[in-house]
Amino acid sequence: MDILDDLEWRGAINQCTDIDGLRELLKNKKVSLYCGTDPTGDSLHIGHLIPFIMLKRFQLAGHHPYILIGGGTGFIGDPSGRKTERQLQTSDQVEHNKKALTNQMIKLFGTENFKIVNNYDWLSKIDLLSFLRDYGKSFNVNTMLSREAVASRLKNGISFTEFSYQILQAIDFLHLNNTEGIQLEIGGADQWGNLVNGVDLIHAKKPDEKAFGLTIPLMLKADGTKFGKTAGGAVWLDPKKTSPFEFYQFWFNQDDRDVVKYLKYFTFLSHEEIDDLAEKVKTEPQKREAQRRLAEEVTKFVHGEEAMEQAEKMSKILFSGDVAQLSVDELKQAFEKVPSVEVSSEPANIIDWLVDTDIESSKRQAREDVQNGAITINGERVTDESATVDPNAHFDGKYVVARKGKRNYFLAKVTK
Ligand code: 383
Repeated sequence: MDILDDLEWRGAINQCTDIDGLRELLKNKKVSLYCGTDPTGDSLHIGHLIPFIMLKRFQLAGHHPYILIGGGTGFIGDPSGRKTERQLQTSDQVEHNKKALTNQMIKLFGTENFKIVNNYDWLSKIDLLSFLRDYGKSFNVNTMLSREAVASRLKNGISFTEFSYQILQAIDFLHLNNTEGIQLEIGGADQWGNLVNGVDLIHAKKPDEKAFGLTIPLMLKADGTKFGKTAGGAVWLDPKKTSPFEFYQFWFNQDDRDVVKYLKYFTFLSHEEIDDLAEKVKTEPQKREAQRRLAEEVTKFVHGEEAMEQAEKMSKILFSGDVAQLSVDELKQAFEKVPSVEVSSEPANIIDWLVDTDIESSKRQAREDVQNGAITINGERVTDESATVDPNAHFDGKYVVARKGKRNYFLAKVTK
């Protein structure tokens, strides 16, 4: 099966400027291709994974991927997919973000058979008159206005700066075609207009050259909410912004209706294995085997095997409720985002303790929950209302973990 068939099977193709031509090209040789990202933040998020995993698939099939970090375009601002004008970034911001993204890319792609380029290197050298003479003539303003990214902004206005962005990205593709022989640009569905401009510019300048643009569909969720967002915001690849455990949980919690689609998109598992998992979603959904494999694979790809295993172990412990098995470090990671309270190190009666920590709203409610066996402290169920909570008993005397019901965890930090 060739790479385009595989991508089609995975549902990863949205639009292509010439799919038959591209198939022909890929049949005959290994191609150089690129995907760009602008340094608008200091970490990628999982929305970025979509095209970069696609790039990785090309790399695994022996093609030559290039990643462009937009040190030049990040200075201008892509209007694609945005309702309002961007705020310009300072050069320090762009520089800082560029470094952080470059490091993340190296982690994902390794150092072999892949290259990172920065469009500041060539865009910053073009002077205004050359820009208008050498490139401006190839762009029709009417066509530029019709591009979704611009058309959707006309009512509320768009600056000339952002309007011109599409020309810069097109120049990149031409430049990379000239200097590196790159013949394919890929991107998310929001990048379609920019990709077409690049292909058109190459054809205008080099009528015999073969160049293609390929986009990947926007990720949608079965319940209609936005993919990649949690209550806490975006899901980042930087472990300091989204811990590997939280990252793992994000994938593990995906809906049965979405999980097969995500296995196809985000993992390198074989078609057979994904088909098997799809079957299991139908026959034994309660086991969440497909979700577990998804979480394992994506966490391993982004954070490595060891971090994945730790995240998995923590998930199992939390699921079983046996939290006393966690180390203090694991505990901190696991409970980073759960409600936390401060408690004194003095041992206290369970009912008073639950009310003091606001885990329970009244003594009456606290007694009821304790009697019903709904409360566990450090993994042990407490059913006796005269029991004592001793904050020094576990986790080096630094934390107490309380659980109410099956899933509601609370972390109490012990103050002296
Ligand atoms: C700049 C110069 C190029 C080629 C591409 C670029 C960046 C591009 C862009 N991309 C997005 C970004 O930077 O803005 N103009 O955040 C996102 N990409 C990828 C993908 C995506 C897009 O990095 O759809 C999601 O991740 O294309 O929104 O010569």
